[in-house]
Amino acid sequence: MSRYRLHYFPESGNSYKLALMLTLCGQAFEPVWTDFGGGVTRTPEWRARVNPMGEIPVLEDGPERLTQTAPILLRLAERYGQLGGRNEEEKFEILRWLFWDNHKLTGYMASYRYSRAFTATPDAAVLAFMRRRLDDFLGILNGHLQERSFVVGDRPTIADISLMAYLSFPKSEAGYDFAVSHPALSAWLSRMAMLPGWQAPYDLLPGKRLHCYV
Ligand SMILES: N[C@@H](CCC(=O)N[C@@H](CS)C(=O)NCC(=O)O)C(=O)O
Repeated sequence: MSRYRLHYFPESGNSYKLALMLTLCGQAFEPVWTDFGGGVTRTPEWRARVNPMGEIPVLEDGPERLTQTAPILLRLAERYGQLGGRNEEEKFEILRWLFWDNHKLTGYMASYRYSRAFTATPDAAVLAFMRRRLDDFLGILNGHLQERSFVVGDRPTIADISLMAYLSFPKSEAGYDFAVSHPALSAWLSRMAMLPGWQAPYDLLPGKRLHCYV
């Protein structure tokens, strides 16, 4: 029996962050598919039993139930001595990018992609607003990566794992072709995909998928 159980749904980039981190650290996990599309995470029963914040992913670590990918990534990096910061400066930079990712890149990309690809009648004005914001954020990340191979320091860290997660799904879903629009970011994604043990999101997160409208 595995120490870890990951409550997830396949389209969840946040779940992919944890699944990929565990995999790169050589840790198995039991996948617990969750009917996010069916609204289970909005029910009082699920919130009482699994996560009062109403969010996926949830990582069961033995008797503990952990939520919020950023502190979980930090804990796993510390525990396995992998993909963490080597000194105070790197640790600060990793935190800085994790906060930016949660607030800006993942925050907008997750909502944008979900509305665009997985809802029947997305609001065009809302999509346009989010796309404008994302264009800015993606430009910032692309610019950062023009000068370096990885987001912090000279090797991959959990900042890369967090930032790349939503950018690693099929391009039809978010409607960005990074090889054309953001070449430095695209090259970085390719570098990350060369890490030993790397797997694509839908390979790591199997199971029944949401209907995709695009
Ligand atoms: N900051 C959270 C974000 C988690 C999150 O927003 N998860 C999405 C699914 S990938 C969710 O459950 N959203 C429900 C909602 O926003 O109501 C984390 O890093 O774990």
